[in-house]
Amino acid sequence: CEKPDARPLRQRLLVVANRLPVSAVRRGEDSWSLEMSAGGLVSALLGVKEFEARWIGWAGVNVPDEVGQKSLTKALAEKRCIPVFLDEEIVHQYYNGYCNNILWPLFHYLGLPQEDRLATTRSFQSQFAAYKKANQMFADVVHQHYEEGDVVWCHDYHLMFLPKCLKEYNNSMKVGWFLHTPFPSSEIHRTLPSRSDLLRSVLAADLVGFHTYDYARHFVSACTRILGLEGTPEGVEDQGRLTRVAAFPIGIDSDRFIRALELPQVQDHIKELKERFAGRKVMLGVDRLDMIKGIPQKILAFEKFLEENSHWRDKVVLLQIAVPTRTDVPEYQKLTSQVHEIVGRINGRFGTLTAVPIHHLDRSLDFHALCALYAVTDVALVTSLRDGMNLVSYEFVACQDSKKGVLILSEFAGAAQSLGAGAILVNPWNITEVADSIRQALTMLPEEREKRHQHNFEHVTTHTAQEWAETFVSELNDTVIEAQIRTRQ
Ligand code: ADQ
Repeated sequence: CEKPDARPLRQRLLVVANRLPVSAVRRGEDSWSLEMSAGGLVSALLGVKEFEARWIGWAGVNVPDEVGQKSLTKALAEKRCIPVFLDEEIVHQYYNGYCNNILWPLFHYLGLPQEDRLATTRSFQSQFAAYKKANQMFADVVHQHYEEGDVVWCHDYHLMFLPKCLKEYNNSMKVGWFLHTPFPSSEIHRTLPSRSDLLRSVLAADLVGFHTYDYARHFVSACTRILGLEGTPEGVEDQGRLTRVAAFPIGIDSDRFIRALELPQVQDHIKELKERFAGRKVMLGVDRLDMIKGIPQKILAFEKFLEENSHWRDKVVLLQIAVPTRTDVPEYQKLTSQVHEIVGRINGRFGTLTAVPIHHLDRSLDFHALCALYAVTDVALVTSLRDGMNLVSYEFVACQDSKKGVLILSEFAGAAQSLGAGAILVNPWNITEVADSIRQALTMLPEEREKRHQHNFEHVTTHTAQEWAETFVSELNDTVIEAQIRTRQ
C-alpha cells in the first residue's frame, strides 16, 4: 500500500532555452552571484508547478577556466539550472550573428541583413556553422542529463537545430519545440539560405508549437512548399511519420500580478504615482528596446495626438519604460539615439516649466514597481510592428481590475488574436490611426471600458502560463503515445 507521505512523482521536464532564467556574475575564482533575469519565457514558466522542471541553457557569461565552470555548475544546481558553456567566438557567431542578426529580423518581417544579401555568403555560412555547433553543444548537455521518461521542451529560434541533434542521440526521446516569435509567411522564410535544413530539423520534434494558428499555418506551408511534404490538419507528414503542429497561445501567471497589487509596498507606490500624476491621464508603454516593438512609431503617434488635440496637452502623460537589450549591436544603439531624439523634440515642443508630456526611462523596473505602474495606467500602448505574443498586454490587463483602463494593441502582435475583442486594435505603421485611437481611448465611456476590460480580464486569468505549459506537455505526451500506437498497427 501507498505510504502516507508518498506524493505522486512529477514528470521531469527539461526546459532547454538559449538563456537560463538567471544571470551569473563572477565575484571571485569560484564564487558567483546569481540573479533572476526578466523576459517573456521566464515570466511564463515561473508559474508552472506541475512538473519537476530543470533548465538547460547558457548563463550569459564566458567561463573559459575549469574551476569557474565547476563552481558555476554547482551554484546553478541549487536553482535547478544546468549550464551550457559557450565561448566568446561561438556567442558572437551563433547568438549575435545567426540568431539575432539573421533569424530575429527575418521572423519579424524585417528581412535578411543587407551584407548577407549582397556580399559573399561567407559570413552567413560561418554563422550558420556556429549555430549548428552551438545547438549540438546544447544537445550534448541534454543527453548527459536525460533520464528515461523525461520530456524535453526546446524553446525558440535559437534552437531550431536541436530537435534533430536530440533525436540522433536517442530516437525515443520525447521532444517538443516551441517558437516564441512569429513564424513568418513561407514567402519570407524561403529567402533564408538555410531554410530547408532548419525546417527538417524542427520536424524531427514530436510536437511543434506556435503562439497562433496563423504562425502554425505558415510553418506547415513552408514545409509543403519548400520541402514538398504533405500538410495535414494534424501537422506535417514525411514518409509516414507525423510531426504534430499546433497553436499553444502563451499566458502569464496572472495571480502573481493580482496578489502583488495587495502588498503594502505596491499600494504605497500606487499612491505616490497617483499624487505625482494627479489631474493627468497616464499612458504607458513597457517594452524591450527593440525595433520590433515600434517605439519610435508609438511616440510619433503620441506627438500627432498632442498636435491635433491641444486641449489634452497638459492633461496627459506618456510613460515609456524601455529596457535596453543587445546594447553592443549598432542598430540597437541607433534605435536608442533615435528614440531619445524624438522624445527630446516632443518634450521641447509641448513641455512646460513644470511638466513634460513624455517620461522615457531606459531601464528595467522591478516587479512591484511595474505592477504599480500597470495599476495606475489609463491607457496602455502596445504597438509592436510584429510580436510573437506580447506579455506586457496581458500583464497590464491583470493589474487593471479596479481601473479598467484601455489597451491599444497592434494587430501584428499575437495577443491581438486573444485580446482583440477587448482592445482597440491598430496598425502601428499608421501614425494617424494610432493617434486617433489614443483620443478614442482617453474619451471612452466607463461602461464601454468595463465591457472591454471584462472580456480581456477573463481571458488573461483563465489562459495562464501554467495552463499553457501543462497543455503543451500533455499534448506532447499524448502525441508520442499515439505515434507508438500507429507504428505498432
Ligand atoms: P519579449 O520580446 O521579451 O518576449 P514580451 O512578451 O512583451 O516580449 O515579454 C517581455 C517581458 O519582459 C514581460 O514579462 C515584461 O514585464 C518584461 N519587461 C519588459 N520591459 C520591462 C521593463 N522596462 N522593466 C521590467 N520588465 C520589463 C518574447 C517574444 C514575445 C512573446 C514572449 C513569450 O518576443 O512576443 O510574448 O517571448 O513567448
